[in-house]
Amino acid sequence: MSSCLFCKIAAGDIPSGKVYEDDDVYAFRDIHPKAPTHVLVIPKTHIATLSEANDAALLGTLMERVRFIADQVLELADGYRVVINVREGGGQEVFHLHVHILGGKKLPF
Ligand code: D5M
Repeated sequence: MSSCLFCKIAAGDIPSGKVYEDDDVYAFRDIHPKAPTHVLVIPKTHIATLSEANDAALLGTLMERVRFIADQVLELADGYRVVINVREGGGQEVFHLHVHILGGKKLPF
């Protein structure tokens, strides 16, 4: 979607701290990190929010890539947290589905 910030990042039209990219997903460092490692993983297909994501294959691919990026690319050997904020009540600020990967320290509950 042309007006979407994360679509522009995935297209390379806005600079980002890219950590991984393939045909399906794009992963980059969060601009306001909440942990020593804080990466966002997005599907390249524009989906506004998890509530509107009804493509099981796409969601399966997204989560498999999240696992791969956290374990193999970021090498978060001690573990990590995966978060999806959903709509305003869930704290979602950018309306392009994204998965937060947080790690690099022992995270509080
Ligand atoms: O999280 C949206 C996240 O997106 C929030 O942690 C900041 C991050 N953000 C916003 N703009 C950028 C850019 N340009 N680069 C990297 N990260 C960015 P939410 O789950 O919607 O609250």
